[in-house]
Amino acid sequence: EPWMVRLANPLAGINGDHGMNAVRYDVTDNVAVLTVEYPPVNALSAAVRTGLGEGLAHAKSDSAVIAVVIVGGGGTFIAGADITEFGTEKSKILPSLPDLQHSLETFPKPTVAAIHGTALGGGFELALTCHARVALASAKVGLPEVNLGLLPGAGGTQRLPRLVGPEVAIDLITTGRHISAARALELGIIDAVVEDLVMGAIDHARRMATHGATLTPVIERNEKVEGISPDLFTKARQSVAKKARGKIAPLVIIDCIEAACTLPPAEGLAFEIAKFRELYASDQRAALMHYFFAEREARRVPGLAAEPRPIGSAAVIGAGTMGGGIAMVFANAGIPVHLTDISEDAVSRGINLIRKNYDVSVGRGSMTQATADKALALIATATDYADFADADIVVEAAFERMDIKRDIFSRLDAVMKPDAILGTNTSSLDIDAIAAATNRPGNVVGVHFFSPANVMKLQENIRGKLTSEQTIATVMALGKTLGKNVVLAGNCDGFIGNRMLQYYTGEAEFLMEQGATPEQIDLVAEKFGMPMGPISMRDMSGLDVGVLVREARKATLPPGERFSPILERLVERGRHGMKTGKGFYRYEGREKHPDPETTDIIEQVARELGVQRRTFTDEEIEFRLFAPLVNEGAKEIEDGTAIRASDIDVAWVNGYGFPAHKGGPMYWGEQVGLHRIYEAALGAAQRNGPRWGPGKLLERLATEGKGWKDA
Ligand code: 3H9
Repeated sequence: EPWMVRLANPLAGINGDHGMNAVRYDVTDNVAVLTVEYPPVNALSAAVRTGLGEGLAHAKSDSAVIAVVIVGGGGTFIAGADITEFGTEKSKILPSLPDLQHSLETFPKPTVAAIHGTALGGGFELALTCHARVALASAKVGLPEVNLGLLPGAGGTQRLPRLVGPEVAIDLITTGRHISAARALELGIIDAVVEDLVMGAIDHARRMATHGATLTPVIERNEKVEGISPDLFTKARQSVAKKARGKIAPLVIIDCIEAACTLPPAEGLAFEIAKFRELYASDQRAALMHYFFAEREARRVPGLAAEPRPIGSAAVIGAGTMGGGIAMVFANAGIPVHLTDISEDAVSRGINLIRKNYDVSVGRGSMTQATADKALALIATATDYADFADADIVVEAAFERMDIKRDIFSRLDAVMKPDAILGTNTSSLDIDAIAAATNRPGNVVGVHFFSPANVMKLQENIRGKLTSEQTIATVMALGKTLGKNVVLAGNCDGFIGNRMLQYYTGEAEFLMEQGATPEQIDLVAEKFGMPMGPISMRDMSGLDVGVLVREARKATLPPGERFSPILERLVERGRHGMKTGKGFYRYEGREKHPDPETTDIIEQVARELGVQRRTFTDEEIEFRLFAPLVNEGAKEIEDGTAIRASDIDVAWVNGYGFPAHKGGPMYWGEQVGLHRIYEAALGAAQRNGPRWGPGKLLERLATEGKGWKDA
């Protein structure tokens, strides 16, 4: 059970870090200022809750104190409940968060939350029980619990709708997105934006006290939650279900917000707590919390001591979709970037595409015109490498051919300043061979973004044999600056992500030979939570491209192993995918339809190969598609391509849309049972060839009944 269970306090007075030392208490101008000092993010740990409880009691009884301000020490307000204490004894230590909120709502003197950095989850819910909220212009607020498979369980679903109405509350809580102080002010979530946080909050609190402001708690304000049509919730459920891709929390959140509009406050709060407990007990919560820590762990490279170099300027070679997207990523992070290509024409096509992308973002409302203009102004064009010779990093995103890349790298080596990092965005080529074209292989590294680069969150960094520690430290730190989730991969064909991908798409093709239809395979994958099934994905990226990549791989296949020839057969008939109006499917615009010609081709291939066709259950297909990912992932850990299993999860969630609520492929595999994955690999080796068989690591873990932590 989580922390809100009211038990006797087993650790009180034993553990010295509980109490006032996590919350500083000062009085200025008769206002008690409670400063939460619990780095890194002032989470509502037992120490913080105890400190706040004691501080509030003190402020209440001190007759010289006329009001209270709660503020975060360091860079941020409170980022929520302390996730690291979830499920531990510490989470049971009183006061609970609801206890503190009750004190605040019934506090006889005005209470003001002073917000900077981010007020998130339980931290923001605490602020919602203060009588007022002020914030710095740079502050953000949000209820991101949905990203952990949870809902705001400290009244967030009951109080936020009372400030902003159910529609906005549904949007904010089901997406978990953070909003700016300006937007929060507009919505009435905060009462003022101040320039000096503590003094501004003290002023605000003093004014409330001296003007005898009525102290109505948010939970008692009902205007915005009365008379709401049930239709609103029906529609919201439909639209949220579509985007949720199998996530349960978003729909439960709507139930809670509906409860806020239909039940008295006490019952609404009780309903929310009951639903929170249900979600807390769910597999999705466990998976998402695994994922949360995986993302942060992935930034850490064991044994890496070097300090990152600062990156103040960049250049991108190749102004196509990929290069343009990468230039946007730098510009969006405030880093000036040069974009170049082989001709002025190519560069101006690239920059036009970038302009169009920014226009779309502004049109959609995901970016303001001012932000877009600022970013665009940071992108300069160049036709000569000398124009950006002093850039701190270059990312090459040219055509995926070794001779082209080597030529670019040797030319870069000749002009770039000596300590510039030379990155390549290759998705599968040998980093060492590229580095060998330069006299500074220590500065050469893979920096692999995913398309569209300005949207997809993964940055897969690849270390070559000679890549220096400092280069690695720099590109790992750069990921954070760019707002990406980073993983570090070893140098091999396909690195972490694409190396696994070939088994997923490969098995989908074998399944078609054996009788599964493209539609069934796609539906199973989409029901699993993938944004798009493997067959549709092929159609989108182009079957001809698939054939080309495969041509290069054919030479490396061990004897007795083959690729399904379905792809080649489709391409021979001019079916190149969505771009030609037909691939596996037939397209009318973006709408896809099954095509009998595809069925004929598949059946013909099966006949020629003597493959027995049959029907498959959805469960069978799901396991056949995803188990090979886990098997290959295990081999990556074994040969050092991936540092740890959870890095592979991060790569697949961010680069390929693997559902985070299933934790990533490796987490999923462990839940399914590594012995089952192992047996599946033995079967796949029989059917498909030796590359599909299990490695030693998986064999050991499966037979010893162990998990990835024992890898
Ligand atoms: C909740 O509140 C439930 C309530 O509704 C109901 C209660 C009844 N706890 O991300 P960063 C750690 S659920 C403990 O690298 P950034 C994090 O692990 C909670 N630790 O920094 C990392 O540790 P390490 C709802 C936390 O600047 C370090 O802080 N709140 C927590 O990029 C730095 O984190 C959320 O879901 C936490 N709550 O981003 C907020 N949060 O250095 C989740 C972070 O050892 N957090 N840590 O790896 C975030 O979104 C980001 O961490 C934040 C900072 C924006 C705060």
